[in-house]
Amino acid sequence: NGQQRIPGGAAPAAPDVDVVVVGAGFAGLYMLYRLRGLGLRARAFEQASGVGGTWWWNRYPGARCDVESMQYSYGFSDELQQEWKWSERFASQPEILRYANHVADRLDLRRDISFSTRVQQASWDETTDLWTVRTDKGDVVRARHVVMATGCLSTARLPEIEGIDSFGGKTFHTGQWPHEKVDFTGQRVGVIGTGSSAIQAIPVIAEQAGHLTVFQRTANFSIPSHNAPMDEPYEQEWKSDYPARRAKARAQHTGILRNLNDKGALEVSEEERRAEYERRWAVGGTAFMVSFNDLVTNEEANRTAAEFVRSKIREIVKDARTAELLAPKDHPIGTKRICADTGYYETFNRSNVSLVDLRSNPIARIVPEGVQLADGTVHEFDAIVFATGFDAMTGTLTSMDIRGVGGETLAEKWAAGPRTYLGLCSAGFPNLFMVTGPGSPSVLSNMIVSIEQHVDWITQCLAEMQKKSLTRIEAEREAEDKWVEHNNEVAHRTLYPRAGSWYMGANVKGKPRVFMPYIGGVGTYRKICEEVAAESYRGFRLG
Ligand code: N01
Repeated sequence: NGQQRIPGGAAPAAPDVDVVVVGAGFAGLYMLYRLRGLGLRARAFEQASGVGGTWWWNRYPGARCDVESMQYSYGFSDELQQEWKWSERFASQPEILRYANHVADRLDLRRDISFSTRVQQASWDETTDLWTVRTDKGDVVRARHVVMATGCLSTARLPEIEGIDSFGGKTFHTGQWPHEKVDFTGQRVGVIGTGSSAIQAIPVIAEQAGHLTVFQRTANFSIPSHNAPMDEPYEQEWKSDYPARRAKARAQHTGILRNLNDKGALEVSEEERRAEYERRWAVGGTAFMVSFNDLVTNEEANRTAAEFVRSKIREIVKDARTAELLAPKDHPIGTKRICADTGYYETFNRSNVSLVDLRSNPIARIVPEGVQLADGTVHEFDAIVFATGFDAMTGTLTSMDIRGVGGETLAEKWAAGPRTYLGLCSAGFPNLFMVTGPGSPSVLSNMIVSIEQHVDWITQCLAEMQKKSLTRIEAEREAEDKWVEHNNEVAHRTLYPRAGSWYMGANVKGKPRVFMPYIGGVGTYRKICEEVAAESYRGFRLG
């Protein structure tokens, strides 16, 4: 492989490698493994000094997954899933990172990865059907294909607050947490943001800090995770039935096997509804959102679930004013990523924790002493934690200099929102694949399930090209336009676009408001991808 025909009879150009993989998180690791299986030469570049992607970066206190451990792991190797032992129902960040390292070692993947190396540019050469990839370490690599395994939440975002650099104490971003232990003992700490990261970090920081002040702009719905040590019989039950359960999970809407109720919330009596919510609340975790089958599509149904959670917040939080501020009222439940927590609302009953409502008194600026609000009040801190999220789904891709046919950059092409065919490829950027790109279920699913599905699809496609000695694959614009339209149409059948969420790009100033992930469901989406491949890659041009 590698050699190719060039129109016009010029000498064939040979790539240095067959595939460059960008990123060594769960997507990059599995991609490398599958490429080896095809006998292809691959090189991965990873910005971090180790594997693990999101789990390498997000080391903030309390970081853990909200998909159960038995499901948040690779399913492609029975050996791997049998030999690994998870210690908790929901795994913590250090344990998931150990798992990623275990996989990298077990499959001997490190020899193909350049760590601490950031890909800065990739440019397509139309005459040779090759990408030239350049890194910040001076590597220049010519590759037939590029796979962007760059993650969906990998560009941490600091808020645009005046004076942000003037603060005299220490600052942290949850998504770029230092490797050495951070000790907040006795300190005055401010946390800005109340998304999933903050909701996990706040209870842990509160236990250390002298005083913790939480700055909340938008209250968020959170469900207790009821995390616990792994239950041995439960683990065994999974391990003895793994292949069948994985297969079932892959067909689910979110790629997660969970107890979906097929009734609508309004089909049952109020009593029954409340009992169901109570039951789900007691089980814990984000499966609360499948208490009924219409919570994200029917406004009235959604309101019953939202009201239930608000009533729980009012029960838990002793101070009525604080409880009211913590009870979300401005978006349907689930339309911003639902959170899972360990003691989040309870934390506000501590005497060393206070909540500041930024809706009534916004942050004016950051000053050397701390945070100054619009009314002039200054909250003084030793440390500020920014739990302010990410330029999600597109930020990492558009910040790289990716130049396709005719030199058009991906950032230019996506100026009005991401345009992809199946979230896998973008017209004008041949031989470039995205793993869990915008336009695929990605962040609305169990990421590892979606990663495996994409990597398997790409592997099959490359094998097909190898077999037929093809050197070029490109999404057709018409197929892409139809997919983008379908993506929007499906999203607008739900309540999701009602929230100013990062799914909509609403958290980044100037970012177009487009619903980015595909909400049609993992099972449905998988079938579409399989059909496309079976129909000789319908919507792609191969040559
Ligand atoms: O980020 P976010 P995150 N002034 O964007 C606030 C996944 N994840 O890192 O909503 C004041 O959700 C912002 O306020 P608002 C998961 O998919 C998973 O927490 O824009 N506040 C919001 O409260 C998740 O959704 C897990 O009004 C400002 C917060 O910062 C995704 O990662 C754990 C502000 C940002 O919340 C991102 O979560 C952690 C400003 N200028 C993360 N700018 C699990 O698996 C922003 N904010 C459990």
